[in-house]
Amino acid sequence: MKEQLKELETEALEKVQLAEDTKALQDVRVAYLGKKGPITEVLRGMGRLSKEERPVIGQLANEVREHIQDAIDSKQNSLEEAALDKQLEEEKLDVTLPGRPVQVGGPHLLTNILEEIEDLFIGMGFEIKEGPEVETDYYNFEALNLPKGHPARDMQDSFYITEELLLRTHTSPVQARTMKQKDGEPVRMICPGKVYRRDTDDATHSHQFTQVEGLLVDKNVRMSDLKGVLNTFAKQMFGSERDIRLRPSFFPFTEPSVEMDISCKVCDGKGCSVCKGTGWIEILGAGMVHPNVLEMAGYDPDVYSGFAFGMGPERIAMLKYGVDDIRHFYTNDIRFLKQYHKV
Ligand code: 2U9
Repeated sequence: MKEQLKELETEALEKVQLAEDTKALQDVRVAYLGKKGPITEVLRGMGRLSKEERPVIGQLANEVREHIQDAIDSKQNSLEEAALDKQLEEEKLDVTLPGRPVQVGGPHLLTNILEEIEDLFIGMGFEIKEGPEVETDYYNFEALNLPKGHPARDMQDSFYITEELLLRTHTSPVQARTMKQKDGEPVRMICPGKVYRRDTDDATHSHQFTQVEGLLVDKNVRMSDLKGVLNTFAKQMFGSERDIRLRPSFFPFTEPSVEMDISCKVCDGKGCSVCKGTGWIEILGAGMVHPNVLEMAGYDPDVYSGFAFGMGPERIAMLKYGVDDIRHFYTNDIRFLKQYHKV
């Protein structure tokens, strides 16, 4: 019987060492120390022993149980320590690693160009005015010498909400509203803001874009005043080495009307692919305010005169920063936007 108990102890201790997890360890404990285990089986044969042998075998059996239980407890501790070490290894932080740079945002390119344009005109004494984007047909067209039936009012070009309401197609209505409010006083203003046109989006057209229009109404305002203001704007925006030229054009709300070009900064006016060989790049439209527009706004065209201009800040930014597609301003691709972060 002694040999049996010793063999059982050796066998059990080997299996304890081979146990790879708590479950396997518990299986060994139940197998050898459980009520149906081999040690209990051996002890059932105690009745056949002499009175002298029984206490000896009983003590040996208890010692074998204790050794196996001690081995199980020790193995359990080792398994738990190993599990803890593994967890610590997996979760360890190397505090010496450099921090992940925090993505710093910045103003949108369009915001920057709008503020740049506004600052230039504020410096020339213009005030900034804003107005509703949902505009009446009257202020968006009629007050600007675009009577009903005028082709510029065609439905396919504008987002009409009702017969009388639409998304403004330019910021000109703000100027008409301001003249009405000024009630015969001089006006010197610019109106930046979003405008909407029923255009199919492509590299140079967007159904929503921005405009900055300007208006100066006073007594004795001349075309030379307009040229002076636009020349100052062009040189401050595109560099003093740029030349400007005014070409005759037509807008219903100005007479005479002009379009202003700057000399191409790539070929310095000699002609290249950027300026399509002309040496010049168009940046805005302008003109002297049409007498009908002055009159409808309550200004006597025999006493007052004025000039107005209009530009697209996206186009200004595209020329200045070499952006090749107007849709980049509206698709919020961080790879594009972060190139222009002024941090
Ligand atoms: C009033 C009187 C006159 C605003 C003007 C332009 C010329 C012009 C376009 C340039 C590119 C719009 O952004 S764009 O698509 N604008 O060329 N705008 S004169 O004239 C006005 C406005 C309001 C009461």
